[in-house]
Amino acid sequence: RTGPGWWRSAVVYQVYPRSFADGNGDGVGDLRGIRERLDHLEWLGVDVLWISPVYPSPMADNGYDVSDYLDVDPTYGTLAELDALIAELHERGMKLVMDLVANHTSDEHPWFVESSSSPESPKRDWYWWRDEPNNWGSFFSGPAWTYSEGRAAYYLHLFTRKQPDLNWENPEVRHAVYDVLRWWLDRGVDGFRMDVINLISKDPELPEAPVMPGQRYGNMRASVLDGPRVHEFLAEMHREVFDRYDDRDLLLVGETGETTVEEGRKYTDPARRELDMVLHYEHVEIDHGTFKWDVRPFDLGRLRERLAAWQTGLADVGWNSLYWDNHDQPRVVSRYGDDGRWRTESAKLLATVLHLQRGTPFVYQGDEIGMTNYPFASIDEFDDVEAVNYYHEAIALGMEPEDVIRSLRAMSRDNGRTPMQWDDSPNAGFTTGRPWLAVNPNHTEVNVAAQRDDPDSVLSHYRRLIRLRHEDPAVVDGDFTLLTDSHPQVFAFRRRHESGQLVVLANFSGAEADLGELAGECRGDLVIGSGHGSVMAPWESRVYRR
Ligand code: TEU
Repeated sequence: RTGPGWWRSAVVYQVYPRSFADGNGDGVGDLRGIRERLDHLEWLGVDVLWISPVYPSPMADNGYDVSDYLDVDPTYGTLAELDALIAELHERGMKLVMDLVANHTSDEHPWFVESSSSPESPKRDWYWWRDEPNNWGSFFSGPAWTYSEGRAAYYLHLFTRKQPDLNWENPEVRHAVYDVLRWWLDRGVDGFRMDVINLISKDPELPEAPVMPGQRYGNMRASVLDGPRVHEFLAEMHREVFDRYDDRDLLLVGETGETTVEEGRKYTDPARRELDMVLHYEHVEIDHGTFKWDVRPFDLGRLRERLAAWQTGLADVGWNSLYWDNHDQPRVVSRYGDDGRWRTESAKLLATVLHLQRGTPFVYQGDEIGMTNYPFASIDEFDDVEAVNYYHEAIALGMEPEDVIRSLRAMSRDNGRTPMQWDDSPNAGFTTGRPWLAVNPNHTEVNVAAQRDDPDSVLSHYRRLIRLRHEDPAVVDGDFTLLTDSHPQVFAFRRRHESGQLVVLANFSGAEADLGELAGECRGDLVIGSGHGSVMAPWESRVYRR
C-alpha cells in the first residue's frame, strides 16, 4: 500500500503497550512483547500499527503524561528496541504510527519544570498561567487549575494536575513540537495519531464556563473544543513538518473528541493540508446521557443516524476513520452487542458493520477475538485515574457507591485495558509475572489460540473482512447509502461502485428480524455471512455482492 491516499485501503491495528504482551515477565506489556507478536498481526493482515505512548512518563495517565518526547520509558524497553520494531515492521510491509501527546506534557517534563520555576523563566509562557483560576472543571473531575508554589500562580490542566496544557499561542511551543515530529520521522516512523488535537487552541480569554445542574465546576468545552486557531495550527504543522516528507507515505490521524461533521470535513479536506482522518466520538457516545457516567440503553436508531451522517458528510471531501474500541472505551460487544449468549455472533456483526463502511478501520487489540468488559465489583479493582477520581467526586456529592460502581463497570476505560487474551493459561499468555491489571476470567474461552484455526471464529471473521478490503475496490471506494432509517432491528446499507455493489444487512438484536421490504436486497453472492431468506437470525449479519 503506497502512493497518495494509500491509507484508504489500509487497516490500522492499535496496540496499548501496557496490556498487549509482556516480554520480560514484570507484569507490564513492553516493546519486546510487541515484537514477539508480530506474526499475529501479519497473519491478521493489518497494514499499520499504532502504539499508544511508550515515552518516559510518571504514568499518571498511563503514558499520556509525557516527560520526554524523545526516548522510551524503561518499563517498555529502549530506543534501540523501538528502532528494531520499526525495522521489523517495515520488513513485513507494515508501518508504525506513534502517539503524539502535545496538548499537554507531564508536570515532570523539563519544559514545565522550567516554566513553573519562576515568573521570570524564559519558558514562562509555555503553559497557561493565571493569578486567579477560572471556574473550569477538568475532564477527569475536580478543578482544571492547580496552584504552583514556584510560580505563585495557577496552571491550566484539562486532564489531571500532572498534565499541564501547553500554550500553543506561543510560537516557541509550536516549533518545539514540530522538532519532535521531525525527530521521529527521521527515525523512520510513518505517522502520528495526535492525542486530543482539537483541544490545542483555547479561547485566550479563558472565560468562565456554564455550570451544569448537579455539577461543581464549569463546563469548559465551548472554550476549548475545535478552538479559534486549531485549523491554522494544523496547517502550519503540515507546512513546517509533513510537507518536507512528501516522498514518504505518512498517516496523520487526529483524535478529535466531541467534534462535529462540519469540523471533521475541515480537518480532513486534502486541499487544506491538515490531517488525513480524525477519530470523532459521536458513535461511541450513543449510550451516554447528560455525561459519560450517566449510562443509557443502546439505541440503534441513534447509532445508525450518526454513522450515516459521517458517511455522507465526508463523502465528497475528507475521509472517515472507523473504530469501535480503543483504550478509552469499554468493549463494544458488551455495549452495543451481547457479551453473553450471542457474543460471537454480535462481535462478528459489529466487525462487519464497521469494516464495510467507507473509511479506514482501526482494530483495537482484543476486538479481533471479541473481548468483553471485565466484571468489576469494587472500587479497588479499578486502576484508571479517570474512574478513581470520578468515584471520589461522586461519593462526595452524595451518590450511592453501588450506583457509581454500576456506571464504572459499564463505562470505565479499564474495561478496554485488561490484558490481551492470547491463550487459556493462567495469565492468558500475557505475562509470566503478575499482570498490572487483572486478566478477564473469560480468557479460558475467549482467546487467540482457541480461535486461530476455527473458520467460524470472530478472529477468522476479522481476517476475512481485512482481506475483503484489500481485494474488493467497492469496500474502499464505493459510495454509501443507508437502506433504512426506520427498521427497529436492522442496520442496512449499500456501497455502490463501478465494479458492482455491496449490500450489508445486520440484525442488531437477540430476536429474529423480518427484513420486510429489505428482503429484495438479498440477491447476489453472499461474501460475508451464511444466512439466507427474508428472516435474519439473532445478531446475524450478511454482505451480498452483485
Ligand atoms: O483521550 C481523550 C479523552 O479522554 C476524552 O474523553 C476527552 O475527555 C475528550 O477528548 C474531550 O472531548 C485522550 C487519550 O486517548 C486518553 O487516554 C488520555 O487520557 C487523554 O487524551 C489525555 O491525554
